[in-house]
Amino acid sequence: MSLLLDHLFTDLPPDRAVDTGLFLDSVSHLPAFIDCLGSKVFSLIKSDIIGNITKIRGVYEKDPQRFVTLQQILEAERQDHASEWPKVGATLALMWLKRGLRFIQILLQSLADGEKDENNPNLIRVSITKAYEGSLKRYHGWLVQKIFKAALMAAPYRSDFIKALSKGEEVKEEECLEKVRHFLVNFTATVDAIYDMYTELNAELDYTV
Ligand code: CIS
Repeated sequence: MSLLLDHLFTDLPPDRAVDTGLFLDSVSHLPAFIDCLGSKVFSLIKSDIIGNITKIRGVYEKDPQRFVTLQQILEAERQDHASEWPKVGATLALMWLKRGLRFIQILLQSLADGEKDENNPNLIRVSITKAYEGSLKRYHGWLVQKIFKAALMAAPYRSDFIKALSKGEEVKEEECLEKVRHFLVNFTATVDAIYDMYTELNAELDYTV
């Protein structure tokens, strides 16, 4: 947890432009948390997210001066790959990455809000299902939805998940959730800004995998 608090997402400027370098630094700390979930089912998800980040970083590092903001990357790729865009390059990678980030955001918000399955308060399936329906489900065909159901069965208990988020520290649940709320402020603002950018640039696609 303290590690993540060292890597909080940064405040957005008034125009809500997302700084590419800062975004990549913050987002690159998230995949490590997936290891804490314990099951091998999650390695598929982790490699997909890492692949997205690597692709965006690859484009950024070709010309950091030109790609100061994420929007500059999308606009450049729209110009350079007119016929394929937006299903190309970092635009496609960020399109999927933002869905995974939305999933994490809804999941953490639901936990922070104390949402629970009354019959099984130590399960987090209610929160995970809410996160899935609010972010990824509509982009998944039946096979991937089945993988989701398998992942749901392998999901950690609430107490273990809280412990994993508090890695290396003995903290009380409420103390951990307070830190999650703190983390969510800039994280949510950043994810919202990326979603709005995709809408404004007409870069969103709704095919299923
Ligand atoms: C509790 C965990 C529950 C897990 C539930 C999992 C649900 C999802 C199950 C589905 C598995 C899907 C596997 C991959 C599917 C891909 O096919 C699909 C499409 O991929 C894209 C590529 O990304 O396809 C494109 C072509 O069409 C491109 O190839 C693209 O790649 S590109 O362009 O880069 O080349 N991908 C997806 O559907 C995305 C799946 C993302 C799932 C995200 C789920 C995240 C789960 C994280 C668990 C939460 C752990 C907590 C983590 C962080 C916590 C942060 C802590 C904050 C606390 C802070 C306190 C200070």
